[in-house]
Amino acid sequence: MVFDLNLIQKTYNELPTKVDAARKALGRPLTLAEKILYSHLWKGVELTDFERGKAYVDFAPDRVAMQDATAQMALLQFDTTGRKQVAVPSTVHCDHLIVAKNESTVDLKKAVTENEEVYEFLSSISNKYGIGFWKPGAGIIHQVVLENYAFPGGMMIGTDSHTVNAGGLGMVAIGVGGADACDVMAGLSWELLMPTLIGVKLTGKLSGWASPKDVILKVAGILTVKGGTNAIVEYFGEGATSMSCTGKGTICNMGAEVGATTSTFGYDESMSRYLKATGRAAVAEAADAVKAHLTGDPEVYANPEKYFDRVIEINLTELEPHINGPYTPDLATPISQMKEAAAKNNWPTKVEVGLIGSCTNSSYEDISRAVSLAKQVSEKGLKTKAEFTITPGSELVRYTIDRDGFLDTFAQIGATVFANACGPCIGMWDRMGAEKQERNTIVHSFNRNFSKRADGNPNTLAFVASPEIVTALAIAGDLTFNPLTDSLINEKGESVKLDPPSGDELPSRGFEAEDAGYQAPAEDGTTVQVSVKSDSKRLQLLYPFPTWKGQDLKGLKLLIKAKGKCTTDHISMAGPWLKFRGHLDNISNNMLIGAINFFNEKTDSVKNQLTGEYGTVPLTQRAYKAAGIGSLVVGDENYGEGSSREHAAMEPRHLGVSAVLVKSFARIHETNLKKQGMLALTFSNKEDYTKIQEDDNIDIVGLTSFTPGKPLHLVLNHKDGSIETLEVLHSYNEQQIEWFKSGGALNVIRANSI
Ligand code: MIC
Ligand code: SF4
Repeated sequence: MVFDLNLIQKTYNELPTKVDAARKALGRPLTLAEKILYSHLWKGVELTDFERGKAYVDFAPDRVAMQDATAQMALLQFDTTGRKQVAVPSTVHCDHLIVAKNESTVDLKKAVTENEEVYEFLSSISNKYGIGFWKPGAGIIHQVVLENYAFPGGMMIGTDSHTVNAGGLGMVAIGVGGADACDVMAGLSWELLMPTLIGVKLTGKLSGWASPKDVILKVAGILTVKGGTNAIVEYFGEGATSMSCTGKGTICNMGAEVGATTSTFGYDESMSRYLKATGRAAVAEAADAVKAHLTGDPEVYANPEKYFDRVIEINLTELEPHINGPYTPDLATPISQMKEAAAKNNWPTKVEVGLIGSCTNSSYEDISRAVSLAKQVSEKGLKTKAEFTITPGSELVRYTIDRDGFLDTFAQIGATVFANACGPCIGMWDRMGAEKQERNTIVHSFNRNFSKRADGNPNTLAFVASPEIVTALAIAGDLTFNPLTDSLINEKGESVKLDPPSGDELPSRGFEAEDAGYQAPAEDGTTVQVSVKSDSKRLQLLYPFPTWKGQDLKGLKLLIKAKGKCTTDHISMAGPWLKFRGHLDNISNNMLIGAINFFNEKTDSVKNQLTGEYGTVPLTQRAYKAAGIGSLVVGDENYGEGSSREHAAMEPRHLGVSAVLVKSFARIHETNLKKQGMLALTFSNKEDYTKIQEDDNIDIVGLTSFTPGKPLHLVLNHKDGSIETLEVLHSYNEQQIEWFKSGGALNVIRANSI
């Protein structure tokens, strides 16, 4: 089934004129990213050369995708806008709430029972508002989007940071918070800071053990977790065209791990092949007709330094497989240096579990290459040393790899197949023994490896590698095994080497699935009832946040000064908390419980300034709220890194935190805070972080003349009676200041729809 062919055709019909106009207005050849951005300007936006990294621009995305853990909040917000239908094609995907424990069928059944209320809510609200609904078990949002909806040259937003995966099919696809999705579904424009452009030129060709995953693992090492902030990464060159479409998806997917707004590739043969293999020959044909507009101009790629803000070159022929981690996805170690790195850092070298799959790496190609290694276990008389698990990205992939015998081969090495869902990637892994908190090593082909992310154990060291390398390391049971050079001793005591992986880009017999798990919405949803029980523990209707009182904020207490890495996983943990994603008050009980308090180096232990006693972060904040006192959260660099979850912004808002002041923000989180009517501030002088003391009483002044580009000031009233004033910066534009004053963007939409 081809979804929304008319929409795609319409985009392509208008593309040549729009791209020509942009080329003319900018007076130079265009990158692909610019072609897509400029052809998606919101109606009436004047076409000029928007300053990269400075100008806020209104766009008109073609579609919206949401996953169940974020869709609940997005749709609870949408439900309050008074709209009858979504304004652009939108979908919901049930993938985050399924716990991986035993195996696919058992786990899925359990999830369907446990999450019945939430699935029923999402299914009926989708039905009501004209949203396509993908049932639990259908697959992970990004894989399903790549298989069904993504199209070259399109623009989409999604309530998940890995929405960027669709760049593998030549889209500009961007992760956002639910409030942004709500705007677009309500028929409003979507605002984005005009990104800077990073060009990655890929020369040579991948071979042997190297795979697309290694490209992004290397890029992550170069750019680090914040090097891509507010940038679009555009890949080009012979190395790009020689790679599969799904491989490109993997690279774009993990662009989220360098903080990039998104990543993309120009339309090529690999994309056409993928579109055809997934039943979309008509889309490939339509794209072929405008293909010059679906890639960067030749002058740009011939002379990239002139057109991109930064250019990185990677020679794929020389690329070595990498293993990134632990605890951060940018700690990149080429496989030949792992022995040394592990010894130096004292990482446990025994691999306990190898996990492949997830939205990042579960293409047919990935699985077939991994299976070529699994086959060698019996052929070479080996025994797999580590546990091994697979989480297929979609039912289409699962059914096909089952049909082609791959799952049988994996079964022979003792593998467990989990449901087509996020599972261990997001802490929905009921791993036996994890509660003992033993120090141990796992290797996976997912994208993130922050502390506690996979199994909740802070002492699990998770390393990220390609599915091929994960499989090889699981067979060897050893993190320092380098399959390119090392041998293994088999059951007969012989020394054997693994042959390099080989596989098929696409299934020679085609993709197949008996039931892909899609539910189309009702033609007319006006009579569909959506109910939320008032005593529900899982769902809670939203109330409008209070508006700004028109005065400076005085007498705020310091809630926490977070030390070091503070990702959205630290601010609003996932795993067991995912079940409260539709209930703001309940999920607020996880607010910042993973952040390290600078003053005592502990998690979830902060001083309650009203009593002088230490308590949990949520309870301390609830005490301030009850006393009618505002508070401040202070953070380090790249605060809010990682996911798109707006709960990380809504929880502090709901519990009465007034402002968040950090050295720097991750893009999505900063926007989420603004959308919810919070103050998101950065130190003008990063050293001032040291001036914030545990017992400070804080004033934020300058709000009565809150203006774009004009700093605000923070007055620190220290306990010893001394006072310090700091300059703090913000990036609010006029509209965002309006959100702040109105108590949140949703209040503005509501006011306008009455
Ligand atoms: C993730 O990978 O961290 C998630 C879970 O998919 C999140 C979304 C969420 O928190 O619901 C993301 O990346 O945006
Ligand atoms: Fe799911 Fe993990 Fe992908 Fe996020 S990164 S969508 S949790 S599989």
